[in-house]
Amino acid sequence: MTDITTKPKAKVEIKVERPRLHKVILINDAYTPREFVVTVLKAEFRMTEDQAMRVMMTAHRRGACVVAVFTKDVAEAKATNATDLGRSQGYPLLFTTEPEE
Ligand code: TYC
Repeated sequence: MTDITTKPKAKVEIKVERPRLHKVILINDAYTPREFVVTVLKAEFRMTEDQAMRVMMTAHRRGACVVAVFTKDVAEAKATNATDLGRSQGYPLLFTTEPEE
């Protein structure tokens, strides 16, 4: 029987980075009714009345408020859907997205 010696194989280490999350941001405007903003937040972001009211009032007072964070695709889809809900009623309601630091 022949003795075969093999060198240990080099280990290949594959590093997978977590996908960067993206923020959905609610922008204040002077025309969209408060109650409509709350309705959209509840419908698109599964918030309770209380959570939606707080987010809406923060955007109203400070100009903008982070609604939630998602993967890029989900954040963009939700921002577009929520903005379109406002457009469908003739409101300038706007949701934007940006990558998290
Ligand atoms: N500022 C609006 C008003 O007074 C209400 C509002 C709040 C609109 C938050 C947009 O992102 C918003 N009717």
